[in-house]
Parts: sequence; C-alpha cells; structure tokens
Amino acid sequence: MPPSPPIIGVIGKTNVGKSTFFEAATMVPAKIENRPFVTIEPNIGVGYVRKICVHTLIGLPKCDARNSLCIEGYRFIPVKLLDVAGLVKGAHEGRGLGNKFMDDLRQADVLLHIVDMSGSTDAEGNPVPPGTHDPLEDILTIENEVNEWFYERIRKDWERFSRGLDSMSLDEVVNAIAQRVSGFSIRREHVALSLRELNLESKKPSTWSEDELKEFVIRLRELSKPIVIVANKMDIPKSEENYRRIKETLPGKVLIPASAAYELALRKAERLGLIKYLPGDKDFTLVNEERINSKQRKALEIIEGFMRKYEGTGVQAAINYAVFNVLKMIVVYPVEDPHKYTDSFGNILPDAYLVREGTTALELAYLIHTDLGKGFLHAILAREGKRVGGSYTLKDNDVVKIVSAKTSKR
Ligand SMILES: Nc1nc2c(ncn2[C@@H]2O[C@H](COP(=O)(O)OP(=O)(O)OP(=O)(O)O)[C@@H](O)[C@H]2O)c(=O)[nH]1
Ligand SMILES: [Mg+2]
Repeated sequence: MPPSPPIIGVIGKTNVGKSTFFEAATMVPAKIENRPFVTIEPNIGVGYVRKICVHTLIGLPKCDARNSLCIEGYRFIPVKLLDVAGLVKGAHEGRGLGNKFMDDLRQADVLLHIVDMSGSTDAEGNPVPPGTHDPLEDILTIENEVNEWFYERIRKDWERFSRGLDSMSLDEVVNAIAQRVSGFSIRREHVALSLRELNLESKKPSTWSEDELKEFVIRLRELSKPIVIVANKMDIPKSEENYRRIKETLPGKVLIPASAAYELALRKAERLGLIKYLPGDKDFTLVNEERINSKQRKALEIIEGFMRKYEGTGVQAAINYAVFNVLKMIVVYPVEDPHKYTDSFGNILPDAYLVREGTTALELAYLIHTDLGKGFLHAILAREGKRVGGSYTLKDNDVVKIVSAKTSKR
C-alpha cells in the first residue's frame, strides 16, 4: 500500500484562527467566527506540501502527476489536516470544552500550534484590543495542556500495567509500551529513545516515581507529536512587537510568522479568477483587473505588502516546515521505466511519495506493493542510471525503479 499521508493536527487556544488556517490550507469550508468555541466537531481535509518537482530538475518539459499535483513546476503532495476544538488553560481539569476532543488527534504525526500573536484574544478566547493579552502565556499553557492530555491517557491503569513489565528484558519492555501506546501514533524508537534519555532503561517500571513517569510521557509526546508554533495574525500591527519579544524569550523555538486570514483571502480571490496565486508563492498577480473593485484592490495591496515582508503568508511555510524539517520527510518518485521516467502506462513521474528520511530501497518496494518487496532483487536510481541494493538509503528526489522477481499488477 502506498504510504499514507502524514497527519497534521491544528491546535491552539480557542478563537486564534485554527479553522481559518485549516480552511486556507485545504479549501474545505469551516465555521469561522470571532468568538470562543466555534469549532466543536473536528474538520478533516487535505492540504499539500509544496516542493520543486523533480521533472524540472531532470530537465523534462512536463510530468503527469497522478497521486499529487504538479503546477508550474511545483509538486503539491497531499497531507491530512485536522482542525479541532480550541483549548483553554485548565482544559485537563474540564475547563472550556475540556481536552477529551484531543483524542481526535491521536493519529497526528505533528501538531501546528496556532497562536494569536497580536494578543487580541484573552485567556478564554474572548476578543480584546490587540496587545492586551500576552501570547507567550498561550504558547506555554497550550503546550502544557497537550502534555496533560497525553499524560492522562498513558497513565491510565499504569500501576497494573507497569508491574507486568518488571520481569521483562529491556527489549520486551520497549515492545510492550510501544504496543500499549500504538493508537497514539507512537513508534518503537520513540519509546526506546525516551527511556534512554531519561535513564529509565534499567529501572523497574513499577518503581518509577510520578515525576519520572511524567517526564517519560512528556518526552514521548515531544518525539511522537512535536509542536510547531505558528505566529498567526501577524497582519495586526501589535503582533510584530510580540513576535520579536517572544523570539528573544524562547531562543530555541521556531515561530513561523503567518496570516491565515490573508492566505484564505488570496485563495478565495484566486478561485474567483481575480488573481493568479499559487499557495506558497511570495507574491501574486492581478488578472481581470476590470473586475476588481477599489476595496478589493486596496485589500490586495495590503496583503502584497505583508507578503513582501514575510516572503509569503506563512501558511504553506508552516506545513512545509512541519513535514520537511520536523518530520524530516523526503520525496521519492517510483517509476517502472527508469529511462523514460514513466509508469507502465507511459505516465511521466506519476507518483510522488513522502517517506521518512532513512527509508531504504527495500522498504520503498514494500510501500509500493507487498509483492514487489517480497521478490525484491535490486533498485535502479533512474537519474544516475545506477543499480543499488535493498539497504540503500533513499535520498530526496530519487527516482526509483524497483526490480523484483514478482511484478506488481499496476
Ligand atoms: N487579523 C486576522 N484575523 C484572523 C486571522 N486568522 C483568523 N482570524 C480571525 O480570528 C477569528 C477566529 O478565527 P477561527 O478560525 O474561527 O478561530 P478558531 O481558532 O478556529 O476558533 P474556535 O474554533 O472557536 O476555537 C475570526 O474572526 C477570524 O477571521 C489572521 O491571520 N489575521
Ligand atoms: Mg475553529
């Protein structure tokens, strides 16, 4: 089975622009209003990472993208986005809508934390004048709420479960814990690394202190659901000052400046045929100028100024950052004919697969089709015209033909 797309959870305090970000990224209509707790049920949609298509790197005039889109030389590869209800401080004690709905994010691979950088929503998500609320508080409290949610879920029945681990070898302990938390998209290596980093490898699990268990769970959360901060509403003047101050206060954190509202406006204008804009572009051009009224023109001018300053609206940048920099995924292109770069129907570079860095040629064969994996003989790197074995670690933009004793029926 081809790799399933990475899942990106959109989280944050209530009324900060999560659904606006979601709709801008997916064009799936979402309820958006300036009041707390508008979203109750999760919104699910498809967004895309954007990357230069390998056909342009090879020098081909075009490709026939099938599992993804290729527009003007850019590949847009699907990712899944989940927009959930908003959190408030104390959600794990039942405040606001509580944190039970976070279970909708169990499968998420990475979380985009949308922050109202303008400080125009108070701790409860009510509108207040910009600069009134400190977004730094939200960054810290929401992360804490996410950790508490994770902790509650994993701690459940821990005493009994941990006693069963005491007689096991380290390997068995890692497997047992990984199995127990598999519904949270936590991988074996996340469990192994957390145990090692916290010096818990040789300590009987039933004797861990409450603090040790909590540290372990938080580390697991950081590894299995890393958080990327999106500094939203950067279009409001007060935001820049907050952004600079918070960047200095949290030197290790990456903050991605964004205006979800501007991205949404651009996508809508593009749909109406008023502008030409490709998500992730640093600018746009007007088309049908006679159809653009003076109010729209003024709004577009303001957006243009913002994009010049921040090199885009930040929405595509946030998705790309989450997938390429945090999840460290690469893009590879399986083909049947390594000379023509085509599948068996003559489609040029039809599929672009997002896979984790470190994926081998043999693993790719299994991802394309189990039979291809079972009968794996070797792989051919089409661009280099080179034959490699099953243990070859794939590189970004590799175009790969799998040679197998069994053929896939594609
Ligand atoms: N100025 C500005 N306003 C924004 C931006 N993004 C969202 N908003 C506004 O913020 C308000 C809340 O947006 P939503 O997307 O509904 O926020 P949410 O986080 O999904 O809210 P809940 O679902 O209620 O928790 C709306 O009035 C949006 O128009 C932005 O980038 N800039
Ligand atoms: Mg919402």
